[in-house]
Amino acid sequence: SCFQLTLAIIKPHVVKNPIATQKIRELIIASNFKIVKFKRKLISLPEAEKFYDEHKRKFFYNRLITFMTSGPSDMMILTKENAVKDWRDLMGPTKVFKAQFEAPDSIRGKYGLSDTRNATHGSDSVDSARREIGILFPEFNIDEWYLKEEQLFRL
Ligand code: YYY
Ligand code: MG
Repeated sequence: SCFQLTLAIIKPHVVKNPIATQKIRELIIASNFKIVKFKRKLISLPEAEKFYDEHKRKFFYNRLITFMTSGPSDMMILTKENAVKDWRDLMGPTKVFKAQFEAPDSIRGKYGLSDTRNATHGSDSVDSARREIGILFPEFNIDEWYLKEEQLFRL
């Protein structure tokens, strides 16, 4: 077995709602994730642009960047076995309609308000997680974590 790191964000409209934020954090713990790093922070415009670079030509890019920089987000580096896929499964589908009808118990099914305000972010691969953690937790040394700490989580 191998523990993975993934980057999770609780988006600004949820952070404004302490009860919803707490419920998501409880779900994270109940689902056997460990929170390796946590911070509540307003994502800067340059960080948001770098983070969402792959979407810069999409119709929703401007509203996405505006929303993600509109208030503080909770950012977490999570770990567990298969953290990347397990966190995406817990979040549910990207689009609010699909989330509410096909996965009403998922995080996005419960707390998503629109395709943009879809409650949470999760990395889509181990490589994406590495890139995204580099942007939002530049002080965190991923290679060192895999070398020195990954084994501790396996116990
Ligand atoms: O990885 P995931 O967040 O599930 O979806 P992406 O296709 O990578 O889109 C990133 C982000 O963009 C999404 O979480 C909200 C926003 N977005 C949007 O505002 N409108 C869409 N139609 C699709 C995505
Ligand atoms: Mg994505």
